Amino acid sequence: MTKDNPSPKPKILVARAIFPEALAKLEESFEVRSNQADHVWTPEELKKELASVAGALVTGSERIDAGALSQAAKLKIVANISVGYNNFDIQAITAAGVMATNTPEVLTDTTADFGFALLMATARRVTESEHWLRAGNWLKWSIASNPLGVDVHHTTLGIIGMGRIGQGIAKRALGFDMNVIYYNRSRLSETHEKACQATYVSKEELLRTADHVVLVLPYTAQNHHTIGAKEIALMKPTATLINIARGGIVDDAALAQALKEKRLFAAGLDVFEGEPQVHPELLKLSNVVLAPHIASSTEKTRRAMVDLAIDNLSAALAGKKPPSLINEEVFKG
Ligand code: 8YV
Repeated sequence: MTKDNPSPKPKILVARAIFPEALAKLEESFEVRSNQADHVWTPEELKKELASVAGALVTGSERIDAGALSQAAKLKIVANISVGYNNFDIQAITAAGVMATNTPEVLTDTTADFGFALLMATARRVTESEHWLRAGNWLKWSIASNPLGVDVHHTTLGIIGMGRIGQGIAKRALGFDMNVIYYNRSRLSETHEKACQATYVSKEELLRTADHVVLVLPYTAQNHHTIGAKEIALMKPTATLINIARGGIVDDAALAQALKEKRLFAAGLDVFEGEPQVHPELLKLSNVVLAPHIASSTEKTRRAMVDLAIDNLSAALAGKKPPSLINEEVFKG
C-alpha cells in the first residue's frame, strides 16, 4: 500500500435498505453495494450478489444456504440483522468457511414489550373494538353489547420458549400478578426461574392450564407446527394464543379453524407461515389481532440491530472475532 495507491476497500453487500447514517458509516471502510430500493432478491439474484463480496448484511428475508453461497468464494461473513437465524443453513455456511452472526440482546426488551402488548390487545379485543367503533357501531355505552374481553391480571400465563425474550415477558407478567408457567427444551437454572418466578411444566400441562399462551421459541425443523390442531384441542376455549416467534411454529390453517369455531377465545399473531402472505381464513376473522412482524420495531432497537450487525461484519473483516458469532468453529483468530 502507498499513499497514491491505497489498498482497495473490501467489497460488501447490504442486502436490504438500512438507515442512511448506517450506510454512510459502512462506506467509510468498505466499497458498498447496497439495495436501498429494498427489493427482495430471488435466490438466483442473491447468489449473484454474494459472488463478489467479502461480507454481507442480510435479514430474515434472505435465505443463506449452499445454493446462495455456491459462487461466494471471497465471502467471510454473513451478518443477520435479526436475532432469529432460521434463514441460515448453519451447516452449509460453516462448511463454506463463512462466519455467521445475529443480533441478540439489543432487541430483548423491545420484543418482550411487544409480546405483552399483543397479549393485552388480544385479550381485551383492542383492534376489534376499534374496527367496531370506526364502523359506526358505537351508538351508546352499554354493559354487555360492546366487545367483552378476558382478563390478563391474576391469570395463568404459559410461555413456550424461555430464552431471553421469554424471560422478559415473564418478568413483565409479575406486574400483572400472573401465575407464570413455562415449557422449554431445557429447564432454566434455579436462579433464572426465581428471577422470573416461573414454574417449569410439560408442554401438555401448559396447554391445558394456561389462560394465555405466548410462543417465543426459535424456528427449527423440530419446532415446525409446535402448535397444531392436536395442541389447540388441549387449550381452554377461553384461552388466547400469541405468536411472536416465527411463522411455521403454528399451523395457521388449524388455528384459523379453531378461532372460527370459537374453540379458542382469540389469537395475536406477529408472524405467519409464508409471510408476508397471511392465511386468507385468518384475514376473515375478528378474534385475531394481526401485526406485520413488528415485535422489534422501534427506531432505537432497529438502529441498535443494524449497528450490531455492522460491528459483527467490521470485526470479521478486520480479522477479529465478531461479538455475536454463531459458528465459532469458523473463526481463525
Ligand atoms: C427481525 C426478528 O426484524 O430478530 C428477529 O428474530 O424476528 C425481527 O426482529 C426480522 O427477523 C427481520 O430480519
